[in-house]
Amino acid sequence: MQTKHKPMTNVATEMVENQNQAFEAWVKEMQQHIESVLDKSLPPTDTIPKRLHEAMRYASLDGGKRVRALLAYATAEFCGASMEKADAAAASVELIHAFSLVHDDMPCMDDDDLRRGKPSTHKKYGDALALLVGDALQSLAFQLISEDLHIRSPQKIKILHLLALATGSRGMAGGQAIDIDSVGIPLTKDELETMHLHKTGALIRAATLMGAYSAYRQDEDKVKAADHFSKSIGLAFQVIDDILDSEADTATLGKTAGKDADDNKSTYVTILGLDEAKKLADELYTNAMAALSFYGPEADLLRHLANYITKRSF
Ligand code: GRG
Repeated sequence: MQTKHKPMTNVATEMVENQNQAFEAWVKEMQQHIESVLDKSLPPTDTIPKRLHEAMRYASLDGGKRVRALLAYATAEFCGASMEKADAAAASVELIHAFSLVHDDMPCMDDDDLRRGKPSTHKKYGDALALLVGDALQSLAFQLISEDLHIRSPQKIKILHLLALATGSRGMAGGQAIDIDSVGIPLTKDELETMHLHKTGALIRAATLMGAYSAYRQDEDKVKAADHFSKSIGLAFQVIDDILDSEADTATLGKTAGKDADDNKSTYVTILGLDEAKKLADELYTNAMAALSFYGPEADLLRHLANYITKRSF
């Protein structure tokens, strides 16, 4: 029998597919947008000191998924802020992230020759300049926020505070210190969680909250929901990173695969095994989605991002 109307299940599938396509288009657009914001924010290569500026651009342009910027923009949308209001937050978290990758790859840290599919910054420019690249990217991040003309002063101070806390010893740098101290020492699941909440989670949380504080004023319930969302999704990001590190190849990842386990470091896969690590990622995804359960379409970008982060293959 021929039906005049499409079956409901097909209509529902099409709706989901349309939404997914719209989200993919948004990701592409935002990735191009943040690239151009960063391009304009970084000093040009013909400005002295030329080689430092060239290396800063090498480390932060043309690469990366831009997950932290996407989180800032999606949370800005959730909280009713326009894209341009969130530009400073998005660019500054990407600069801090790029700085951390430059320092992380250096021989005195993780010692990795490959980043984003190309030689790490210290391999191309030498250790001394790479050190300065990280320092200068970090300063530029705070400079961008302080100079921004779209964010009101109270929110600006809050954003600067969030970024400073997430970057320093009680955030990313602290997480890296725990990581260095735990090489060769098997960590418990709780200890691993503490390390990653600092090392990776703090900046992801800051990116999300900075997007919220880019808005003209804040709805405290939405800020709390975004905060709960970011804690789960930040940890999920790291669990997936460990899973990919054990399953994917170097060409796909654009960085050396299997390095953490080879370096005798605890990962979610070495501690829990692959299947339990995947279950944990699913659980964290569910928790992140639950944090948004009171909200409608205004939270859809965050929902899609949670899916993008936990289902990624690179
Ligand atoms: C020295 C003060 C000071 C700070 C540096 C090196 C360091 C402290 C922290 C390291 C933080 C770090 C490198 C965490 C790893 C996080 C991680 C999973 C990175 C990969 O992130 P993706 O997948 O990379 O988002 P792309 O390339 O897509 O941006």
